[in-house]
Amino acid sequence: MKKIVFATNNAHKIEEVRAKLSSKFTILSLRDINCNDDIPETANTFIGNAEQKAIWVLDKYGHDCFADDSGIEIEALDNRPGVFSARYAGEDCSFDDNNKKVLQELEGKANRNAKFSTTICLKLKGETYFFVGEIDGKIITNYAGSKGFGYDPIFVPNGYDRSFAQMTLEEKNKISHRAIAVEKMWAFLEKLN
Ligand code: ITT
Repeated sequence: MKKIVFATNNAHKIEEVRAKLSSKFTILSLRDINCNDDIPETANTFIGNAEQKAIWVLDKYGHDCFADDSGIEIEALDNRPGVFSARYAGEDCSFDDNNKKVLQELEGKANRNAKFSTTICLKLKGETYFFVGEIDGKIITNYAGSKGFGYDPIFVPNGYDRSFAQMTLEEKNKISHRAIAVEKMWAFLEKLN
């Protein structure tokens, strides 16, 4: 099996992506390559941040790798928090702080439409590739469930009556934004010799 580094410090993401097996690649974490860096994310697009993280690992550690930048865009909030999803409630805030802030901002609003989005940047043999995954849904009015991470407890995908945080890893991994982007990447890599 070939090895590829997933440039993320988010253990939940590693777990999700490792569960979507590829027949060709095993995934190394940053810890596996002795990288403890707090990789900067200063771009203002998902594409820009995903590439920034991937370039960091390629340049500093010389590994082919991929990185994802993800977030939630909420219609009634002019698509915020978007690229600021990780620190929406301020530097060093918790997932809970972010969820509380969103629920407060949506209080009394009828439009609860939201979209999770992931952009993966893959750096392989000197080339750069991007893969995008999205899923539409609604922000509910109270937390539901305790699995997953981030905004999972307040997001219900369209066509479902349970939040991402009420789904098993397996269930979320069939439909999520990240799962869609990862499937596209694995399908692309399958076709390479
Ligand atoms: P890395 O940059 O190290 O990969 P991160 O957690 O900072 O980890 P992102 O910048 O891509 O990752 O994600 C921004 C935030 O968006 C993340 O902290 C969560 O709050 C939220 N998010 C992303 N994917 C999510 C998912 O599948 N479920 C719930 N929230 C998610």
